Order: sequence, then structure tokens, then C-alpha cells
Amino acid sequence: DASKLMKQQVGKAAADRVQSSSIVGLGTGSTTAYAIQFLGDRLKSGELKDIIGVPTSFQAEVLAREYGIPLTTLDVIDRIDIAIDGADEVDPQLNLIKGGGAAHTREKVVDTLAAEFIVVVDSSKLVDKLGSTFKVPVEVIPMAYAPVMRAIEKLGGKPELRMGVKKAGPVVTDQGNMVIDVKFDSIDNPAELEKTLNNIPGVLENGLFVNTTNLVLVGEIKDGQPSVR
Ligand code: DER
Repeated sequence: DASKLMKQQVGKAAADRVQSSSIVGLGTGSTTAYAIQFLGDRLKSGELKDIIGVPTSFQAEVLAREYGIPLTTLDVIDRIDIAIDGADEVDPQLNLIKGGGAAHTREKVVDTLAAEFIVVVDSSKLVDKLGSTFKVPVEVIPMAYAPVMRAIEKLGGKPELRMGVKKAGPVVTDQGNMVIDVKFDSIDNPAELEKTLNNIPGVLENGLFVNTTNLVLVGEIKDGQPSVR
């Protein structure tokens, strides 16, 4: 289908930008999954050599191993050359909302460390203003989720605890925490909101990525054909 085609195209376009001997931040989500697959293909063909991946989630780690990408950890390496990751919203300033996959805490660590952070999205993720189509995910330590919900309400947000789909009870992150999704009527200053949210005691990380993106690759269907810009 069109969405899958767009994701494959943009995932491949990102994977094609990786050079041999790079340390690559491997993002989370269905679009980045194609970039990881195409990186594996390039390694297998011998066209790409000696890359090492830093995964941003258990999902990314499992995919990287499946596609034969060697992995490392942040205490072993001293740099990340390029990170490829998805997003749930991208605004005209290339600020993002991420965290649809509840992986934004490790993603923000890896993506912000990278010399070049490339975002891969299909055109449905482009918005004029952050928060118009997606709630802001906030990772919270379990013992504090109730006071954090109250503090977010005081900020004018409408918080809701993210519940599992095939799991009874709340979603649990790779760190063993919970996620609160917050609807804000209008996010006029994402940089300020990002700091305010992370300053609430009990909050580990939120999904606002401000002034972190170097390049956004957008998959779209033009004249019936998938294309990337
Ligand atoms: O959880 C995340 O931040 C993912 O990158 C998500 O935002 C994008 O996932 P998708 O490519 O499956 O839409």
C-alpha cells in the first residue's frame, strides 16, 4: 500500500546516505525499520563496510541483529556519525514530536549525540504546529505518575496514561517506566515546554525534540509514484 511504499522509499533514502566506517544511531518505529533493513542489505552486498549501530530501543536492537548490523553501546564509542529515526510530527522549523513507540528517552540521547540526525517520515507527519495531530509523550517513573498528571493539568495539558493494547494495564518502557500522553491546545513555544515538562519531578523525558534535526526526508506519492524529498 501507499504508506508502506513511502516508508520503504524514505527508509532506503536515509540508509543510502550512510558511509562506510560510520557509527549509526538506529531509531525506532516502522519507518526507521526500513532504513535498518536497507542498511543490512548494503552490508550484505559489500557496498557498505564496517558500520556499527547504536540502537534506541529493544525493537531497534532486535531488527539490527536480524539484518546483521553489528551493535555497540554508548560507553564504548566516542561519537555517533549519523542517526536515523522517525517522528510523529514535524513542524516547519524541523522540531519534532516523537515517542509514538514509547522509545523517545533513548532516542533523544542517541539522536542528539549524532553529528547528523536524519528524520524519516511520510508526508502525513508534516504539521504547521506541534501538537495539532499528536499528543506529547512524557516518560514518568511509576511512583510519580499521579502527581505528574496533576502538574501537567496545572500547565494546561490534558494528560492520559498510555495503556497497553495487547497487555493489560499501562505500557511499560524499555526503562520500566510509564508514558503519559498530553494534549495541549496550542504549543506556542516548544523549546520552553520541553524544559518545563522535564523539570517536573518524576518526569524522565518528553517527546519534544527541539533544534535537534539536521535533515528531514519525506516520503510521498507524486503522480502515483513514491518519491522522497
Ligand atoms: O517512537 C518514535 O519516536 C518513533 O520514531 C515514531 O515516532 C515514528 O514511528 P513510525 O515511523 O512507525 O510512524
